[in-house]
This record gives sequence, C-alpha cells and structure tokens, in this order.
Amino acid sequence: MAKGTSNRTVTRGRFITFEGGEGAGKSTQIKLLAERLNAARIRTLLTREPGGSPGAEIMRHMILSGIGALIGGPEAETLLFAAARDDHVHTVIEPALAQGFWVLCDRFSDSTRAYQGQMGEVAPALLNAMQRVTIGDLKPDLTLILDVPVEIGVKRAATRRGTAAPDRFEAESLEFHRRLREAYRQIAVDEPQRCVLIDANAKLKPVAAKVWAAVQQRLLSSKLNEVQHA
Ligand code: T5A
Repeated sequence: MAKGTSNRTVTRGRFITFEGGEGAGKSTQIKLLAERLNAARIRTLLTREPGGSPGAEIMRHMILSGIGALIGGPEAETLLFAAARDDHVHTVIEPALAQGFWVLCDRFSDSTRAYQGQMGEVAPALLNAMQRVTIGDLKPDLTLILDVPVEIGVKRAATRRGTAAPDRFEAESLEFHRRLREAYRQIAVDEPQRCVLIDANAKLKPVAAKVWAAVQQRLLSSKLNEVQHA
C-alpha cells in the first residue's frame, strides 16, 4: 500500500429526500432532522433543489423567475431543472455519499415528476430520459413526503414570504396545488418501499417526531447499533 493511504473502507452514506407541496414544512423539518442525526454522530450534508451547487444555484434564480416557462414552455423548464440537477448530483451529492455523509435534500426528482409531469403535463418519455441522464441509478434511500391541505400550505408559504412577490410556482392557482398534492400522494402509493407519507398538518414537534420515527424505522436502527458497538 502506498505511504499515507489507509485500507479503512468508508461506508456509503444514506440519501434522504424531502418532498411535498408549497409550505408543507420541508425546509423546517429537514433542518430538525439534520440536528438529530448530527447528535447521533452521523455526518450529514444538507442541500436543496433547485440549487445545492454553485452552478445549480445560478440556475435556480433563472428557474424561479419563470423565464424557462416563459421562453420555452414546460419542456424548456424541465430541461433547466435537469441541468441544475445534473450539476448538483455530480459535484455535491455523489461525492458526499461516497465520503460517508448522509445527504438530506430539500426536493429532488419527485418534484420534477409532480410539478412538471403532473402540472406541466410534460410527457413521461422526456421525464424518464432526463432522469436517466441526470441521476442514473441514484435513488433516494428514503423519501419523506410532507402532506398538508392545500389552503394551509399556501397560507404558510405566504406568511414565510412576507411582502416578497410569490415565485413562479407559488403564484399558481389553488387547483394547481390540489392536483400537485394528489400527484405526491400517488407517488407515495406507487413506491411504498422508498416513500413515507407524513401528515404535516400539525405543530412542528409532532411532525418532527413522525419524521424521526420514519428515519429510525427505515434506516437508523442498524446504524445506531453500529455506533453503540463501535
Ligand atoms: N420545483 C422544484 C419544480 O417545479 N421541479 C423540480 O424539479 C424542483 C426541484 C422551489 C420551487 O421549485 C419547484 C417547486 C417549488 O415551487 P423553493 O423556494 O425551494 O421553491 O421552495 P419550496 O421548496 O417550495 O419551499 P416551500 O415554500 O414550499 O416551503 P417548505 O420548505 O415546504 O416550508 P417551510 O419549512 O419553509 O415552512 C413554510 C412556513 O411555514 C412555517 C414555517 O415557519 C415557515 O414560515 N411552518 C409551520 N407552521 C405551522 N406548523 C408547522 N408544522 C409548520 N412547519 C413550517
């Protein structure tokens, strides 16, 4: 073995994504989960989409301004999301997982399925092709879908926004948000091994407890045993 190298193998980290409609509480809950995992001595990386890498953060501004939809319609917007994801996956997510970090991502490919697939009515063939190019075999180990009634989510998002103008998606109709909620609920039904639907229509603490229970049940029990026996 070369001088200075080690034969210690690093276990790949776990990949957890948070999904849901506007104002469901994803950003709030993902931070609480990161704190709990860090307290359990699990190294975590908190990231988000669109964005999460320097290049993708630049694209985020373009996308949320609505320019993609304006100049090229839903397909062009889908390509912008895919370009941002490609950079994020290859420069941030995959390297972090390989170094053993648990990656917590605020929105990922299910957002494209729900928003552009269901709402933008982009053809599944284009969505599948983009998914193959950007994420390949990378699938979240666990996806937590936060579910709230549309009126509550929209109200929460408006409160958080204050006097700022709504972004491209926040400005959509209530009917849009209702169909979006259904799209997410369908993803949870279609992929029960990967997804857990969390009732997020409650105060912060009970929602955080449900998130933590799902992580413990799906991913953490074996990991905590490893820590205890280390
Ligand atoms: N998009 C994204 C696509 O169309 N396709 C894609 O492929 C991707 C990746 C991103 C937009 O891009 C779209 C989807 C989005 O529209 P964004 O700015 O990143 O937009 O914002 P969102 O992810 O949409 O975040 P939201 O605005 O929906 O908010 P969150 O993160 O769900 O909610 P959060 O935690 O910020 O909470 C909102 C407010 O509610 C309060 C919080 O304090 C905050 O003020 N709150 C609660 N209040 C009461 N009870 C609770 N339990 C609460 N939890 C939070």
